[in-house]
Amino acid sequence: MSRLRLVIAAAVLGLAPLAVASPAYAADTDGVCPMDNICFWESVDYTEDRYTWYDNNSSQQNYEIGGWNGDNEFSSLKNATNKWAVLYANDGYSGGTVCIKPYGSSYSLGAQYGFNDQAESFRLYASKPSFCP
Ligand SMILES: [Ca+2]
Ligand SMILES: [Ca+2]
Repeated sequence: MSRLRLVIAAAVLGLAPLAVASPAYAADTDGVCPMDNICFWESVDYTEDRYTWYDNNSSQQNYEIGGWNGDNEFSSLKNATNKWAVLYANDGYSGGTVCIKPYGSSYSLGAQYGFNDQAESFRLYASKPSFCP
């Protein structure tokens, strides 16, 4: 998790992002997702707690969502990266998937994909994966 940077509301305020060693969350109901980040919200329509990961454009493209207040929590998301984001229902990038295009979003993973509170890991891809619809 050391390659992940959490950006809390600091980015919105123009402050430097915080570097942390593990996923965390911040109460944030403004629906904003900073550029080059992928953001998840606890509830639909980008509301309640926001979980944010920064894409550092390194070779690391796999993100294991933390178990506490992370796994099986996400209900909406915004992908503010230039990569495809694939959500996986299980840890270790396995199980059912949802594909979100570059700069795409989902106001309701449940309504749009039947995937509410399902994501346990995700992976970013530079080009569209062959298994994505
Ligand atoms: Ca939820
Ligand atoms: Ca996980």
